[in-house]
This record gives sequence, structure tokens and C-alpha cells, in this order.
Amino acid sequence: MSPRTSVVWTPDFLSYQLSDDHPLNPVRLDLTMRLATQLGVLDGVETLAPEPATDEDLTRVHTPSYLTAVRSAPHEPWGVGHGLGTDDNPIFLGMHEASALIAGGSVLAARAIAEGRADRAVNLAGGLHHAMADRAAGFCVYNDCSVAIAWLLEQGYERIAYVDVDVHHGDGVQAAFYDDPRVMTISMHQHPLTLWPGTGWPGEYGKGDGAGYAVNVPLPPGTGDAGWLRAFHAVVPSLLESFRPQVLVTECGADTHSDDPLANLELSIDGQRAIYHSLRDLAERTAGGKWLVLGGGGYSLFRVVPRSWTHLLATALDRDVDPARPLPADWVAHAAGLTRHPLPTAMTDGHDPSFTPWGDDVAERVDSAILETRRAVFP
Ligand code: ZLS
Ligand code: CA
Ligand code: ZN
Repeated sequence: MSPRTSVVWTPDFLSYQLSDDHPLNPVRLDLTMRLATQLGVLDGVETLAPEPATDEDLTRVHTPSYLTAVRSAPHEPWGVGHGLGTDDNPIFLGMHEASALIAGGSVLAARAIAEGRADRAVNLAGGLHHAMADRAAGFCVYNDCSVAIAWLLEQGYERIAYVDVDVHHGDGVQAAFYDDPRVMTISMHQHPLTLWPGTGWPGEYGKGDGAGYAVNVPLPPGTGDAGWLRAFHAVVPSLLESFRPQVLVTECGADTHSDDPLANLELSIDGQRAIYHSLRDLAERTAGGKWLVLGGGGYSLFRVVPRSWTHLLATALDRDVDPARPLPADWVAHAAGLTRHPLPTAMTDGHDPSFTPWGDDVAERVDSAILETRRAVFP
């Protein structure tokens, strides 16, 4: 039987706008939904409208005093602390409401799976993986990934795998479950010496009962499709095959792309599409088909995120989009009215993800990253 997929969406997700010139611009979500709709990817798909996460949901991960600070910050912005009011995490009106709505979206997606109404569920506004128990960080106020996982644990789930393909380290989710063997966290990311937040070393492998259940794969700047996929396949499938998660949760940030202004990996749309197909295959083979898909970073707002996440939605819906498919003229015209950047013309960057234009130096450094991770986590 073909899998049932739920898509969580409300236009109110667009109110998570940290500031006018902030890199995490919600226009990327609007452009993605428009592109997926115009390509017919969402035809007949009923979207689920979320409610804000409750305090009970949020305090499975966050401290009550942090919730109080987030709620009051827009009204008394002086000396709030908790990482709020920084360049990365400016205080904005409705900050608690917008952040709780995104977390509620990820809980709703988890609930659709837990209640057996869906095998797969998608919240593209989610993936805010840096938020800590009592602190905002890296554009993230509430950690919807952790809140959804904590909700699943509360329902009695015993094995959740979290795979984070965003270019940044999934530090907040790792920290939330660092000593908990019920949650295996795996993050692929640009090397901590070369990218904020500077964590995600292979030696961070969990502690106490959770030792061995945190996994980090740092990749050198310049890593392209082939190197990234090589590292992924050397580490992730065998871990998931032995862990046998009941649900696979994935953070699917699209900031690994070569056009992304915040980081220095060199993936293409075609490489990212291959990643999404691998994640789907792993959910089918190792997690009984249960796949919770979250968004994440991605700062090439016009050229990358809409195409990449349309492939992600299509993958989750088993309606794969041909990379050669041209972009609809209406979408291009709409996007052209918002940017002076040249727009792509098709759903591909014209790359074969198994081909790498990079020299052996990057390939060799990818191989040493793989070895380092494997030494840390495989007995
Ligand atoms: O994973 O690098 C940093 C921290 C700083 C440098 C930048 N300044 C402004 C603050 C202090 C050390 N922060 C990163 C955070 C990256 C978060 C990624 C989130 C995710 O993709 C999941 C959603 C960072 N990199 C780039 C920026 N911040 C950044 C770039 C441009 C701007 C504009 C708005 C704000 C200030 C000017 C800003 C941040
Ligand atoms: Ca990551
Ligand atoms: Zn990121």
C-alpha cells in the first residue's frame, strides 16, 4: 500500500520573521508552497493546520523561565537574556506565538504519525535545531524538533532516530537527548573549525546511558554532492539498520548548497534531491516507513530553497519531480518581482550527484572525517 503523507501548513507560519533584513526570511516558505502548488505536487493533498504548542509541550524541552522571557521580551526588551535580543535572535512582536505555532506544527506532524493517520508528515517551517532548554540561538527560539521528539517519547515511543542534514550542527537536539539512549541523533555538517556553532566533533558521542547515541560527521568546506553522499552512506544506513527506529525524524536544511550565503559546502539541487531519496529509502527500510520531515536552514531564498524543498515535498508524497522539469512561468514571474538575482529555469542544477568536480584533497579529507566518526561510534 502506498504511504499516506500529511503536510502541515498555515500562512501564519510566515509571521516567524526575526527582522526585515534577517537571513531566515519566510518568503522562502511562501515561494516553496507556490512552486509545489504550481507544479501539481500538492494536488489533492489536504494540509493540516496547526495550533500553537502548549506550555506543557514546550516545557518537555524548555524551562518555564525561558518561556516567560520569550513571552515578555517584546514588551520589556531590556535585560531579558536567554540569548534573546542578539543580531542572530532579535526580539520581534508576537515572537512567542509565531515560535509556538511552528513547534505546534511539528507536534501535529508527530501526532498524525503516532495516531496512525499518516506514515509520513512534513513541517517545512520546522527544523529550528539550535534552540536550547533556556536559550535562543542561531535563529531558533523554540526547538520544534526536540519538542516533537519529546512528545513522541511521552506517547511511549522507545526508539527515535534524528538525522540532521542542515549544513549547521544540530546542537540543540543533540543536547536535549545527550544522555538518552531512546533518541539517536546524527548530524552531518560543515566542520566546527570553519562554521558556527563550532560543535559537532566526532568525539561528542553522548554520555551516560546515551553514550554512542549521538553521532557527528564534520565535513570540510568545499565538500560537494559525491563527497557528502559518500560520507552519509558510510555512516548513516548501518546505524539506522541496527538501531531500528520506530520513527525517523529528519531536519532537512537546504543550506548545504553551493549558492548558500551562510556556509561553504558545494552541493547542488540534484545532490539534495538524492539526499531526500536516501532518507525516504531509510525510513522505509529501517523505520517501518514512519518519516517525520522538518525544514531547517536555507538562505538562497529564490534560487535554492523553493526548488530543493519542492523536491522534498514531492519525495515525501512519492510524486518525484523530474529534475528536467522547467519552472512554471507564473512562478518565475512572481519570484522575478521580488529579486534582482537571476532565477533558475528548471528543477535541476544539471549535476549528476555521483560526479565530483573537486580535487582529491577534498575527497581525502571527507574520507578522514568518515574514519574519525566511525572510530568514535562503531565499537
Ligand atoms: O542551522 O555566526 C554566527 C554568530 C555571530 C556572527 C554573526 N553575527 C551577526 C552574530 C554573531 C557568531 N551565527 C550564525 C548563526 C547561523 C544559524 C543557522 C540556523 C540554521 O540554518 C537553522 C535554521 C550566523 N551565520 C550568519 C549569520 N549568523 C548572520 C548573517 C547575516 C545577518 C544579518 C542579520 C543578522 C545580523 C545581520 C545576521 C546573521
Ligand atoms: Ca546538520
Ligand atoms: Zn543551517
